[in-house]
Amino acid sequence: MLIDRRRVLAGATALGGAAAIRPALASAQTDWHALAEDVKAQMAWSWDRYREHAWGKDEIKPVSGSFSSFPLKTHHLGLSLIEALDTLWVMGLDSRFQDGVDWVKGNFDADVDGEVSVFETSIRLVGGLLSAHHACGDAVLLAKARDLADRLLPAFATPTGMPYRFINLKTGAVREPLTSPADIATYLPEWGTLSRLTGDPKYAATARKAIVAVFERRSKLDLVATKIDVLSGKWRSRQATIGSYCDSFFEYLWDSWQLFGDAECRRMYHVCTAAILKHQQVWKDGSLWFADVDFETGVIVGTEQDELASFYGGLLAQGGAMKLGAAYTESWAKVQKRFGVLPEGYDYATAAPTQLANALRPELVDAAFTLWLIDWDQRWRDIGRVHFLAMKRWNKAEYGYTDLADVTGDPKRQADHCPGYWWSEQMKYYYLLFSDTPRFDYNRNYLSTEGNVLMGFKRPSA
Ligand code: DMJ
Repeated sequence: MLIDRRRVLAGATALGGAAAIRPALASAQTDWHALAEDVKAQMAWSWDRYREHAWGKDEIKPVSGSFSSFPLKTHHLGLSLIEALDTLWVMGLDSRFQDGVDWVKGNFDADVDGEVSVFETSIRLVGGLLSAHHACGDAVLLAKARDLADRLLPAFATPTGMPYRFINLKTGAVREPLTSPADIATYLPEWGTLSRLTGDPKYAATARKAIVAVFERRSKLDLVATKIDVLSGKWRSRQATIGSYCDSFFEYLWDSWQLFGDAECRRMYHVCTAAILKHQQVWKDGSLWFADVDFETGVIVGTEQDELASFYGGLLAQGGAMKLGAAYTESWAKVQKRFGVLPEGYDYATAAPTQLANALRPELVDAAFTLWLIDWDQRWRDIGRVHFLAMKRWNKAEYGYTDLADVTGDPKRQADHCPGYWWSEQMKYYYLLFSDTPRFDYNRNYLSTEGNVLMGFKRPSA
């Protein structure tokens, strides 16, 4: 059976179809409410450490109690704080949410003479400000999101409409035309939302032009590669992958249909997905994987899988390929079972990790949450529970949760970095997966590639 999350997400509205009604769930083994409360307690504890040791800084170092900046090299924009806001809100951590909003209103200023990644700044900061605005309706948050997007816009002034990779937030100076489908095409949900909220169509139009420009350059096999020059529009690699460099290009084709009813984006998604399933699908020992292939010949060029690709099971299921999405997620769940925490790279041909670190990643629980929204099957909650409990066991440090340098040892060796996405992604997925919170519409919602909720919050009536 093909199950389409669009029915779950859009109900009987613009996109059509009957709303899937979430059944009451019960588990004999797990007290999901208690687990959700534990997630919330971990979030509050981490926020309080950040509040005390790195307030307004971009990313805390949870082992040393220091901090580092990103996406600017030498200036802090409060990245973790902004990424955390809608997670705090949906958990009902209201005084901490308000504290964060007050910091943004009083301190967040993007007028900085420094260079940022256009992609990272958009998914994390523009998206974070928009989801915080969705949570509380504060107009200042929307104004700051718009100001930031305006500073990124000049990057798209290229002959192809595909953006440069970096831009200076103050001067608008651009750098690096050699970039990737993910860097070019991960804007439309945030920027379309900006257009919808501000009434200015330029954000959606710019983002849409870029995503279409990537699609139009696909090979005769309907595959895209990892590197492209935005000035000439020529490909600079031959490697097609569902992992790093391409992942969110596919995701945002589907999402733009899901969020805005953009039928052309849905068509492009299905063209790309059919090609991936035809040329990259590999079954090994009963597990589904996706090989890297030459984008023009389809010849396999690599069997390594990025951990980043583990989100893809959720996307496949959303797009209607439920069985394959479930199978791919189960493939990764087996690797999780083996190592406790997923390694950054894994070779399905040798069944060995290719990179030993884990950057405190959310992708597997992202897929589990997405699948659960579609069929409410208990096994997706179980994958999330295992993911959360492993993180509590291995990643917790004195000042927060940290990434790992080596997932294969016992104990696993900790590094010293809590990436901004941790605050926006897995903590939110765990909580939504376990809590049944009334603040979230489980039948009609949208979460961005960074986990930012752009549709689906339900404000409690006063
Ligand atoms: C997040 O920043 C986003 O999900 C992005 O699309 C890729 N993955 C990272 C977190 O691992």
